[in-house]
Amino acid sequence: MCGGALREFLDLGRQPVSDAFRAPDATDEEFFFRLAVGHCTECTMVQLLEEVPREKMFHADYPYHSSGSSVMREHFTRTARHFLDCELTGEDSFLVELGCNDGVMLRTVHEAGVRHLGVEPSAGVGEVARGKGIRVRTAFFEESTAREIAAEDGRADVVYAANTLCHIPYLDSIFRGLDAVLTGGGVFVFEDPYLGDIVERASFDQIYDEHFYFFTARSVAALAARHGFELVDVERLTVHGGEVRYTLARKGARPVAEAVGALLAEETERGLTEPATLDAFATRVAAIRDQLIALLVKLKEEGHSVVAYGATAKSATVANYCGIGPDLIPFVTDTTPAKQGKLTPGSHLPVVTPDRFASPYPDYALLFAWNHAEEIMSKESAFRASGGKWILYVPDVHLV
Ligand code: DWN
Ligand code: SAH
Repeated sequence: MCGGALREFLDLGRQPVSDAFRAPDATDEEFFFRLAVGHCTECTMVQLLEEVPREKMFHADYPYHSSGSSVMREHFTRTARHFLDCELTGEDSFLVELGCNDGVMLRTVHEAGVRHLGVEPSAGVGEVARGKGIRVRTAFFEESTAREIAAEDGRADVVYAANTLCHIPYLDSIFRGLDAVLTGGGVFVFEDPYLGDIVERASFDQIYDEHFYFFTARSVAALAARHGFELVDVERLTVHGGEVRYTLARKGARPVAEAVGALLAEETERGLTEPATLDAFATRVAAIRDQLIALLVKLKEEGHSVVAYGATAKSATVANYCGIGPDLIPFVTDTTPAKQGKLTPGSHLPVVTPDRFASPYPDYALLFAWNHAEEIMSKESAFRASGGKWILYVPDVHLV
């Protein structure tokens, strides 16, 4: 980001494209890359060391549908209402969302009759949003897209991106685009997995091809400053295993909230991006891999049945780093039609429909979708009632 030197601290090995679910009869060669993470010795940004071409990840068949979780639907409804109440109060307010996916957030903005545009390169999910009446442009957001939007629709009061900015390596182009498309007093609000939570919980599965950056208040403040913007607010979020919502405005345009200084101070006190902290994180990750594999092998030797729950993008990292294949886990259940009947990337676990989970219940279920644990455990309460146990690996390997 700043041109500083990167120091590698974690190597998660050869990994596939995390959302490239394969037809069982596919014969084409699978794409792999080296999933390694480093931190910038100048601006502290934590990022992947190899970049997967964006068209290999985000295309017409991108399988992730954001509306698959009721907790996330509620989260984004609340988010939209916040924008409607606090930012989009003018006569002709305009909001642009990057990575609107199936319209989980924009739906509420559209229903309120407020001008909006979703920018979504993955045409399939974008089409689902269009089906809800939402305006979607099938494109990667970057400087040229932003200039076109500004010319056609005018400038936006809010640009919002959830779990999307961290997917975009080319941030210089993004910020030139933001400069072109935001009004003078407008805000850029984005939320992504927080490095502070990833390190605290050792949630190493947040690291996969799509997640290129792992932000902190400090690295975001440095990023903003390089482009004439300023970090004016931060908010910790509990969704997706711990995120931060960052609000950026043009330098001097808005007062800086106290929360910014507080989070910056907390990060410094923790030594969050110090080499020793990141090296200790890498050591914990290797220990989790060893413990998880030991547990799965032991359960298999004891004759227990073990399946997996939630074919997340995150689980590509876990399965491929730990070497979990169909010999240890016969299948993973998932509610996403586009994933069912396919094999997970690299590890080739068959993805099956959720009804398979209960017929009959297994002895153990490896919860790949651990970030939705509350929602899933309450929906699947009959599993534990039948004597079943969940296997979790965040923040350590344990049974629930
Ligand atoms: O950042 C990203 C996040 C927002 O979404 C993207 N890069 C890709 C994707 O990551 P993920 O696949 O790790 O996200 P989730 O939300 O943890 O995926 C949950 C998976 O579990 C989905 O495939 C749906 C499935 N699921 C299920 O089978 N039953 C989810 C719930 C809530 C359920 O009850
Ligand atoms: N905002 C949704 C979707 C997150 S998944 C949510 O929080 O659930 C990440 C999304 O970013 C995908 O839908 C992907 O197609 C999109 N994306 C990737 N690169 C992008 C870019 N340059 N501009 C806009 N969207 C992008």
